[in-house]
Amino acid sequence: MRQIHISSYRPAGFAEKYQRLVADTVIPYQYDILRDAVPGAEESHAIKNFINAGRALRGEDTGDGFRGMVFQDSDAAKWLEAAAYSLAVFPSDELEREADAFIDVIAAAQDEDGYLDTRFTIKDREKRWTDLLEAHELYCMGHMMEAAAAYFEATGKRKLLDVMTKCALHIYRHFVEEGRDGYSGHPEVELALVRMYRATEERKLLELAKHFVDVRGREPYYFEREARERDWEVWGNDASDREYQQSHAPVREQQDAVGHAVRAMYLYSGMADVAAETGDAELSAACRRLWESVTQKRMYVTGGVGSTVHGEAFTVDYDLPSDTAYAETCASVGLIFFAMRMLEREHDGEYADVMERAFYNTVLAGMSLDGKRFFYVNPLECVPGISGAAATERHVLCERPGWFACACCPPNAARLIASLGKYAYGETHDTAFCNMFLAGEVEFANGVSLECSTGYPYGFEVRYDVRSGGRIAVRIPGWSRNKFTVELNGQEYVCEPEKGYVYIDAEDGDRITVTLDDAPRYVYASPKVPALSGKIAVERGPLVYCFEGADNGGDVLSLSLRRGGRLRAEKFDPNMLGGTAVISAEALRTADPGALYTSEEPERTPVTARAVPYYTWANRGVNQMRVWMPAE
Ligand code: FUB
Ligand code: ZN
Repeated sequence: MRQIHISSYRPAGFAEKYQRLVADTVIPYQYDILRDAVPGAEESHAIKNFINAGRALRGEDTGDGFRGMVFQDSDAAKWLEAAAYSLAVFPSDELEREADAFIDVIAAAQDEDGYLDTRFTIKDREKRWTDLLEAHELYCMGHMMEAAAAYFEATGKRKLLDVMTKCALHIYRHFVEEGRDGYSGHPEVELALVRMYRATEERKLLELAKHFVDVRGREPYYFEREARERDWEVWGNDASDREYQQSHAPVREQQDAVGHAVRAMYLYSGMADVAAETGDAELSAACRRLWESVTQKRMYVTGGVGSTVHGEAFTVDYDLPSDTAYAETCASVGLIFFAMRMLEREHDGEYADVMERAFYNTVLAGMSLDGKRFFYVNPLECVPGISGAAATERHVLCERPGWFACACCPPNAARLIASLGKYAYGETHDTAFCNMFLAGEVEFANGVSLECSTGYPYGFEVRYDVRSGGRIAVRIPGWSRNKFTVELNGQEYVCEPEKGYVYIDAEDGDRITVTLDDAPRYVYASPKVPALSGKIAVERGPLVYCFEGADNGGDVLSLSLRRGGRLRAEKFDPNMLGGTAVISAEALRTADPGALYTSEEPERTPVTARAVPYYTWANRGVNQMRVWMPAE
């Protein structure tokens, strides 16, 4: 039986800290960005685009028209979706008023026939639906559908849901009833339509999602024909690069994760949704195959995916360079979406392990500790002077900018953090699943309710006080499989995890205590990854650690770790980097021989190297950073 999302989660601990940061800082900051009220930040114009589209529809002067990326609408949609999740956790009249007012503006920007995309409403109305390869109409509408469903679920208000249902039915008419060819160059609408179907029970929306999944990659090839038939383009992307938008084969036949990483993650998530709703075993098998390709051969240890800047894309198996990594924040958000859907399909802790890997490392690293600066690219090594400067590393920044002209990542991180509860807790009709260890109070729709208390990801004892009993499944992470204990009311509870979960029939008032392995550990990469030969990394719990100049005399490049050397987790320091625990490691420092090459054996001195969680890096100015260290 499919896991569904929990009915309510009230955060505490680490999750509360982050969700409050999103509510108090990130959402207001991003709203100001969207309405161009942050001096010095890249212009967004996203809200003005909606206002101007409304003017265009009323035949008024459209002022400064449309500005920004062709997918600028999606930044605003993701912000609204984050606001919806945040309202569900921390009700706020002010935020709800702002969101309602913005929804009025969005509704006024919808064309009579249901079409909603400000770029084509303000200008080039006749070009609608003629550049599915690049123009992102279905992508933007998909994001607004997700926002609509989330806002309806959070507030019970239907206005945006009705707007986006009308929009989805417009798309249905165009592509299904009127039989127009095509599908989105950037997947997103597929998963959004399933979400809308679940919120509205309108079956046409599921049919449309299935249609887009089914027609993708079929012959005759759509995008080349479309390119021949139109006399305009957005950027001039190569329509014959079939892998870039995952249309090189019908999705059921696709073998490897290829092309643009965010597109891939959203597509696979949509495929998994359609498979779940239709019981399509072939589609489900394709999802599993693609999952294995991503996670067993093409994923960074930080849960980053898409290793090259060229096309923001996957390359080939085991090509995971640290210094030129792309690992877009959005791609890891998408990987979490995909992982969640795989977990819904099959209760296997493997999926939640990846969810945590991507969340605690790449997604959190995508945002500064103060919630005001963001990484788009998430390298595993940063060397000021080379990173950002060398032609091969122009995309690798050593500090987070405040915003981007292409601002897909910041609101994506915000919506993920604000909705973390639905990834952490899931349920079937008879089981409450605790997938991640998020402190807080949870009420499941199946009647179970509990309170989770833990200092995770820095504390490794997780307590569940069961208020209303039932069958509870608690994940035992892969990294703790060899060392964990479970107690029920203080007594050892002897159990073997089944596919990464222990199942406990709990009564009202029971206390379940799970203690996980708190030891820091080394991580070794497959010898098939050439970039990682002879290197090791350090992890503790779900956190990948990195070595920064700030903790290591400014120089990380001359450090190597002693293979098998002792790792020591220092005490949690609430004043360091927003609250963290440093790990110290036995290391050697190699003296600089003063020449580019030398035949003299350089001098080495034993030292203690200090590592901090990867998600905290680059919060202390420009700085060297390494995740994978030479080992000897
Ligand atoms: O194309 C829309 C978004 O912009 C993608 O998902 C990101 O990778 C960025 O290219
Ligand atoms: Zn992005």
